[in-house]
Amino acid sequence: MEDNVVSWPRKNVSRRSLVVGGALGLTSAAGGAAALRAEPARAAAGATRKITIYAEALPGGLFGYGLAPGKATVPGPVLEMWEGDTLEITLVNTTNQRLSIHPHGVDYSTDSDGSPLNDSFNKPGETRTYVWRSREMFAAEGRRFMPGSAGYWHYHDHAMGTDHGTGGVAKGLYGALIVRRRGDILPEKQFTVVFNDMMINNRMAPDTPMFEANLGQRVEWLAIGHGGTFHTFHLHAHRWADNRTGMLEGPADPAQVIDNKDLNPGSSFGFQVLAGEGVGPGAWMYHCHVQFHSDGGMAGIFLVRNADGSMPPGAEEAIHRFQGHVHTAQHG
Ligand SMILES: [Cu+2]
Repeated sequence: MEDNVVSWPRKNVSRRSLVVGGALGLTSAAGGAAALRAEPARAAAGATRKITIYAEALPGGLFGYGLAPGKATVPGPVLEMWEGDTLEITLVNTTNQRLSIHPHGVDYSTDSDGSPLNDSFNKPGETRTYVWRSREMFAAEGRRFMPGSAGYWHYHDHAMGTDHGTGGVAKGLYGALIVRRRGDILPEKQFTVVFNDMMINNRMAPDTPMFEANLGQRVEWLAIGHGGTFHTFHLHAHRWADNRTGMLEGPADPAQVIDNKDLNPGSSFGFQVLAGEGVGPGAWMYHCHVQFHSDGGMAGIFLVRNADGSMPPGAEEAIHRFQGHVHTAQHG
């Protein structure tokens, strides 16, 4: 078994990964540096990180996950793991509702399934621990490899309202989960976009999030679909490769380059772009490309500022236009 584990050359772990890993990897007992201290690639040497998540009721009938009391948000925090690591989550349910946390893409026992089917949920006011494991790819027969856990995944409630967590998901109990492979490039900024029924992050234009970056910053988009409606995610003036990272592996990489992708309930993807690369700064839209969805409020702004952080010409006007236009559309 040990011989089947793929060994990555040490040089694949960039210096930057080592430095930034802890900051991106959330609070952890082990810490980012410790998590990467082990020889890269040995799943058995993966670190276990312990975090506490608080599920809380929010204004407007919403619910959210947060990393500290009173800090719950919609979407919840971006959770990150390095392939091979284990995440041990103590979920504190501060609400009067049954709820849970259920991940996509990683390994877990039925105990940590987060579903009422397996009696895996927090009763009102209850605290419960969920364990998510990840693994690296390993060699299989026929010069093939069994996949590891690396990917842009997500997590959500699976117990509020119904046995599928339909009530919790509708009310904001969801977030992004990233499992990174050793050597992956880390972003400077992260934006989580959740298409949930006819809303983005449970908001509608013009109250949808405005994501901001400076020209040239490496930005990571995390796109997640929820609810009962099919969507397509479109980002103006930027494009990415339709693969695990959004980047091409080389000049001959056959991955299709796209700027629009299906974003259906339960699916997720992510990619990195350099803000404004090749097109310059400005107010760029992101939106669902189902026309009556974008008209209905599933749109927002990706504000790419000048490299020094100042506003580019026309951006203020565009933002006002966006707010006014949507207002007119809603009430006209
Ligand atoms: Cu849509």
